[in-house]
Amino acid sequence: MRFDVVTLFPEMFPGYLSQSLLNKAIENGLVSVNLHNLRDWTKDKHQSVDDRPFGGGPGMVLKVDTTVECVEAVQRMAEEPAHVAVLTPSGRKLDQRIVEELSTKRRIMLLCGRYEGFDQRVFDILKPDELSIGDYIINGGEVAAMVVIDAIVRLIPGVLGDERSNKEDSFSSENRILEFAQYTRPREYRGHEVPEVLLSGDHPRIARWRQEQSLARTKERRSDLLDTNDDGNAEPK
Ligand code: JBZ
Repeated sequence: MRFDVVTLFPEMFPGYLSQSLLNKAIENGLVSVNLHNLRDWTKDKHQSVDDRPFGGGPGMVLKVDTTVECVEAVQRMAEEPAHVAVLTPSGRKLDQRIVEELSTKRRIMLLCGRYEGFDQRVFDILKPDELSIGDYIINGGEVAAMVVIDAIVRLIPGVLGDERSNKEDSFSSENRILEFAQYTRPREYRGHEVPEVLLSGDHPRIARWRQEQSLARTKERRSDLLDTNDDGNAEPK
């Protein structure tokens, strides 16, 4: 999978990219992340990427010409046309189903906004996928782009050492309940003991306990993930 990230702050990415799982995927040739500074595609001598909004108001708007020409130039950098996505608070909210859909692409270009965002004509011309990572305010698209890359890369075959872990995680689209609680040594700490069942060696009983615990936690904390079945009992959607 090839990622191209268009940003005014490429220096935000290398620390994240050198994180072990991702770095291994890059070293093994499974993933590449190519960074592009939007400022490199400015035409005027002041290298302005943004300008004041027509109609007035606070902040600055990222210019349509710079952005569109940058995206076109980055598209030409590889044979495979990229699926283009803009990180924006008005995008469709990322969930594991969308991550799975994106993981089937061979090349993805992520545009990171700053300030008041992109000129509307960027959207009208490029018709990009528009993605948000959730309903809270962040300062720009870079951290959101890292979230998108992180979530996709884990789904690429060969990236996780242990292929088992994806399907068992919370929020594969096959498993939409929360994980059970985990414990390791010591058996007792400040009076807090590890549940006896986990020390029993009775694996069918342990599996049942974990399943019940997952469901109980999900009911308590994330009932939005559950459906009520015909008997009135909560079960995964
Ligand atoms: C996002 C203008 O740049 C921004 C600002 C906020 C923001 C994004 C980009 S992406 N919020 C989100 O994913 O919610």
